[in-house]
Amino acid sequence: MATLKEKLGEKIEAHRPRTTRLLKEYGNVKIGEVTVEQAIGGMRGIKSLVTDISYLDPNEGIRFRGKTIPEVMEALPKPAGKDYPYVEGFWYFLLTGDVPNEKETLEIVEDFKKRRGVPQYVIDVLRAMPRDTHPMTMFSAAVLSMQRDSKFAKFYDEGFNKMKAWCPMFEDATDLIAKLPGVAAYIYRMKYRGDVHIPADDSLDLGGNFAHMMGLPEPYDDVARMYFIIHSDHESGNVSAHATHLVASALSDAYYSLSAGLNGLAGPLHGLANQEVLKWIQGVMSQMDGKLPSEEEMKKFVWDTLNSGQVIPGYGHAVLRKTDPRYMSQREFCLKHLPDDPIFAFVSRLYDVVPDILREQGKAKNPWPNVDAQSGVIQWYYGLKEYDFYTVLFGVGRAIGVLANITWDRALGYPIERPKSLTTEMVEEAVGLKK
Ligand code: HAX
Repeated sequence: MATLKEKLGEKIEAHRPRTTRLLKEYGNVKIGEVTVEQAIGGMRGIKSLVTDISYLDPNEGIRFRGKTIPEVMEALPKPAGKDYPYVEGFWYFLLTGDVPNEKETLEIVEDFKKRRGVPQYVIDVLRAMPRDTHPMTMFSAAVLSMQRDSKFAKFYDEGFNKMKAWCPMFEDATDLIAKLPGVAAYIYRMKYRGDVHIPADDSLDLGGNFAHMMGLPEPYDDVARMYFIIHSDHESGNVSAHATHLVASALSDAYYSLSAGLNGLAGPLHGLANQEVLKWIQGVMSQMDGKLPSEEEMKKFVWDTLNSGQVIPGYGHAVLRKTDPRYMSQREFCLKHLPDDPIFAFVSRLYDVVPDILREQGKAKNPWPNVDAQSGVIQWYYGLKEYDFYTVLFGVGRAIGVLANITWDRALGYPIERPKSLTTEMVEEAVGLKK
């Protein structure tokens, strides 16, 4: 049976001619055009990235390697008695597009166990930071500090070979994914659990061991598996994926690249929105003395936020034009496991009122909830109440998708990224405002 690396090598060999042919024979064919609004307005909708790892349809939502979230959860092997698949098998699936069997999955589980130790110098870096440092800053710094161990950087120093460059990239990516849960759990326990740490349990898979190291009981292991999988990838144009891809395009290794992506994820318009949602709900709860607001009362809180010039966190999306399927899969989880939870009731009431209000306000192109509107509720319910940690969880998941992408970037020899900028005067000339 071929290892994941061998299988990936075969896939890469088969795929390369497709990219080469497109470039050589069809390089001049147009696949889109750029408007002034796109150039000034954050490049929305410009078709300028190619990835096969995931695709985001505005109305249908995300598909990983062609499969919807429910199809992925159904297809991949799961640990005995669990509802959600091994994250390790999902890594295999994202890289190759093939659903691994049980044996292939368990091989990755064992490989990750060998790689998952967090070096002492990373612990030292984390401990040197003031304890009130945001956990995303700590997480990103920890990733960056591990750059000294990059196999890709060593490969480059020892004589770079473009055709083989994906191999050390794959090794770095695998090392990182295996280590990130341990790094995240260390930050969590250091900051919020009295600096008391729980060693890894060698009998457990990535999701199970993460729950164990966090000190959170079952079914948090399944929550972790679900959470990491649904947050992994959202095609290449979102800030964290694009930042990772951009930095990697300079032949920077996976550590430099992922750290950059995580810094983007830490923005309130991107991954930090999950923390903002819980903060917002807690604010309303304290004003209501814990009572669930009526629809009318909730509408007032939402309008107050909008009228003060803030966005409603967890709503809207740059690409999606319907309720995010990642929101729906978490909502289904809540309906099954925590239907009577008071925060879930808040989130559901928001779902009842916010879309109509955003439509009435008339600014947001998408009035529907995104992934972040729902994710904090589940974490809170299972005892993870420190909401400034939520984006770190997102980061562990997002790493899986962006690292699969940059492994393929290297495999297909994607060049350094370098779009062209214009001056305002040039745009004015282009539209006929100036001669
Ligand atoms: N509340 C209030 N106003 C909103 C809004 C919301 N949730 N979403 C969009 N708008 C506003 C925008 O601020 C913008 O206003 P201005 O014209 O005054 O600048 C206008 O509607 C048009 O924006 P858009 O084209 O609909 O949305 P963008 O593509 O520019 O931005 C965002 C997409 C996700 C950043 C935006 O919807 C937003 O700020 N949402 C709240 C924050 C959030 O939930 N972020 C997480 C998104 C999912 C994600 O990446 N997770 O990591």
